[in-house]
Amino acid sequence: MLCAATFAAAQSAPAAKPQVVVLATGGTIAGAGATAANSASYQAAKVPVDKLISGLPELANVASVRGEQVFQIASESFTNEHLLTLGKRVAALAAQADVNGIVVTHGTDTLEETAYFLHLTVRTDKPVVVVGSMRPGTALSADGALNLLNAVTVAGEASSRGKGVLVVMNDEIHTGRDVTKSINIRTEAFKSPWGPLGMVVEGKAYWFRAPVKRHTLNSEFDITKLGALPRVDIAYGSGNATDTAYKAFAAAGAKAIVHAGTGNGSVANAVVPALRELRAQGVQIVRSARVVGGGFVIRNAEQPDDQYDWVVAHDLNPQKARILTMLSLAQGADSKTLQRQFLEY
Ligand code: DAS
Repeated sequence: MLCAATFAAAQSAPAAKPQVVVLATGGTIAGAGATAANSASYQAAKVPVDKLISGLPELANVASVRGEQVFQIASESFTNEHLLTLGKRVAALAAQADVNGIVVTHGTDTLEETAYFLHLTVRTDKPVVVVGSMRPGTALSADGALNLLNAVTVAGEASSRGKGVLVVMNDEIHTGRDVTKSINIRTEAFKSPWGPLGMVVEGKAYWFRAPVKRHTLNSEFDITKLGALPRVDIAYGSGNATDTAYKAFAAAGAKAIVHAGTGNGSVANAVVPALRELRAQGVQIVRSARVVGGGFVIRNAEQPDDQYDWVVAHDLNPQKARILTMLSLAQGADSKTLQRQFLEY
């Protein structure tokens, strides 16, 4: 039985802060430039996670934060092995009762791929938030500090649970499924074709939408059961197209090729025979498009996918289609299963 004084003290005691772990991988958010005027010319992956955290005392107002340096690389150099190592660490932390949320600091170049990979493979409803920055912390009007504070805020909020892996950039909260880096040198670089899920303003998350596609706890994929990922390559479509790249990728061991087609994932006449031959040899052919932002590739429209046994990536851009295809083929999926997954995830 609490006496009145203890009860009053308990009532007035501040609520325990959420325990958030920051997993650092490098990128511009850990970058450094020569002068404050260097907002686009700098070296990525220089500042260690402990300095990122100690340099932002405001973090202590929103969460109890600790950091781990998983990698220190620019994200254009991420490999499948990096994805597996990071994903397994995220899953292990998410399984710990003393961890309420996880933030991954990451370079912006392949941030969207990592976010989608985690979205599909980490079996947790705890918030996992991926964050980067477009300017190094040494630059005037650097965006990394507020992005990191906002990411930790979202990772610590109960309202973020069950929404899959999130990306926080430029005051916006995006789903890891949809978001893509759309501009190469501006702080509003990250866009979702179907819009952000919400915003973070002065330490609070405001939600306006929630994901409808499968993810995390409702996913068929499980990072803890994943070994090596199969090779899947992307070939970019354009005028004067040839089949050289597709054949070379298959010869190098690709189990699937994602076609970044013009328009509605169109395939040039000069390329169709090679893709049909590769399909006959067991290579999966996935039609994505250069222009999917805000639309989706329609099956049997530009190509007879049923007849050719090809798969359409629906609204996923080529780099996201590669992630889903790798995971699907890692489980031995056939083209029918792969097509279902493109519509469900
Ligand atoms: N090279 C970029 C990367 O690491 C820098 C960045 O924007 O984070 O993705």
